Amino acid sequence: MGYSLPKDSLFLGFDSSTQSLKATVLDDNLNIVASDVVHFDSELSHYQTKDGVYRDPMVDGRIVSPTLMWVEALDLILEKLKSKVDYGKVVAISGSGQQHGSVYWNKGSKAMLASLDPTKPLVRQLGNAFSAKDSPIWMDSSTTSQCREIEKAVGGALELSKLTGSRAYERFTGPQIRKIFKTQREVYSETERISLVSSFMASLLIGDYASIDEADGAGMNLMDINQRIWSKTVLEATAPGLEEKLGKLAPSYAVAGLIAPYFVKRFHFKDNCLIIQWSGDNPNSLAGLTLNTPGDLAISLGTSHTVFGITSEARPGLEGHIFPNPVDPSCFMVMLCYKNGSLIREDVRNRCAEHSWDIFNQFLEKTPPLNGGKLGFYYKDHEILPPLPVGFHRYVLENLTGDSVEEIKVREMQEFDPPSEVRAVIEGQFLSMRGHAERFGMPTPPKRIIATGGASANESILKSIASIFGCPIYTVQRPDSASLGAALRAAHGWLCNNEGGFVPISSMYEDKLDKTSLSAKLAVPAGDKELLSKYTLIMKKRMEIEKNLVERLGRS
Ligand code: ADP
Ligand code: XUL
Repeated sequence: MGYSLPKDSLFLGFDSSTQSLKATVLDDNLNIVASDVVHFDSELSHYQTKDGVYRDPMVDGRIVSPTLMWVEALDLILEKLKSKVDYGKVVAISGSGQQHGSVYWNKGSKAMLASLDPTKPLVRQLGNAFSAKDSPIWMDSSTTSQCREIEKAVGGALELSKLTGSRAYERFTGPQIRKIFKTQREVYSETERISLVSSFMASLLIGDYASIDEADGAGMNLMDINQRIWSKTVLEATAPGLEEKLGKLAPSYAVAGLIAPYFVKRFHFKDNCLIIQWSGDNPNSLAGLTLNTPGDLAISLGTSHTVFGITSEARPGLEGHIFPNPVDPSCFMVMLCYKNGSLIREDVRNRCAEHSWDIFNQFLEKTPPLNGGKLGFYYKDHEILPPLPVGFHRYVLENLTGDSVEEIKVREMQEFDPPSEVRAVIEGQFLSMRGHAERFGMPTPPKRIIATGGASANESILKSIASIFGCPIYTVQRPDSASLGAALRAAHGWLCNNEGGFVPISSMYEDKLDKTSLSAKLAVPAGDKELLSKYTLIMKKRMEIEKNLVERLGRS
């Protein structure tokens, strides 16, 4: 390795995601030595979340999570991990947060954070720290009017995308903040600081407000994507006095601060343990998967589905997102995001496959690829891509024998038999992902796809992805690349701090990647070529049907 990490040291990475808080610990050879998880619904059941969230029955599309639950999850995971990890050896900590979610700190909370009592858990001390007790999260879609207002104020959707890397999206933090400013003025004025989930968790660890890092900051519709500073134009279009409430931006590799005395006294961390800027779960997954070749794509199959890759040039458009690459300031990551990922698959599994992944997989294996033309669109929550409301749409494509889209006939259906429903949800998800990825300019076919997130443990699903995208699928040792990436970034941040400036992350592993827990292994070879051309045809037809659905049912 070009640079070595201190012998016998440990690096701790967290992932504060929708359904759980996870942790991964790496040693100085970048091998995983411990991991753990706190599952919100089952282990913190007193918050009564479903899938880690509250879906507001009174307000269409409003989806939030209790902020204090994330605090208590940190208390709990540190208790769980202490029997496995010698905290005194941890020299740096970083983490991932679900992107876009925001936390509203009350006036006076900075002082509260600075004087935490190590004899009590955090949750018992921060009950009054928040001006809004629930945090809007990435699944929220209740801010369409604020999105349109912000776009209009800056000269249109494309203009906003050129400025910030994305057009306005309901879940992005700027529109969420504007909604709070417009509908809960007292909350907005009582708010001393606004954090993202990532900078919020880092704030707990340093006992002070942590900066927002540039990669996760790009998911707010507020940061100038080229200069990496807050965009005055968009700040003004969002809410008054906002810059002060956001604090400064910091590069992802920077030190957020030293660990707070609270953790030194309560858990026996060393007082020189560095907290490296936390970032978004997708940017950190990009780091954890060591994605550094433009022809590679990553697919994350967690609660959300995302597909992302790297690019040297930012070319923002009306679809998809551009974020800075958290481990390489000279390039960007490009990404598409779907809301109906794991949870809709679980719905179909529960409805059609007796709540069992085994039966779900049997159905997937026994149904033929292309599903006899049966094609489904399943939205249990308002979808991001395409912007369609809750609803299921089923079709059968007929006359698939030729090779032109025009010849295909479409017949609407009310329902499919259970095995076909299982295949339709899987093929639908990945045909849509391929169609949009191609339209967005991502490589086709990719050289390879690295799959991560909860469902990447499912080989039957990976096989379908290999057939639809026509490339081999790789996976890493554990499906949680966001906490692994966070631990890796903790090591990278430690090194950059030690060297007095940015050093390339690859210098930590160089040609020894395969001896670390970071190396990706082939999980499924590329699918059949002939089958691929049929999928290409169906994908084109699907995009056409989708366009019609959006014209008929989508939001303006
Ligand atoms: P997040 O980090 O967004 O909270 P995860 O990456 O932990 O989500 O993924 C959780 C999801 O993984 C669950 O909702 C579940 O549906 C899915 N999952 C776990 N194991 C399997 C499996 N064997 N097959 C399909 N999906 C799975
Ligand atoms: C990304 C997004 C989701 C969340 C999930 O834009 O909204 O992938 O980051 O945690």
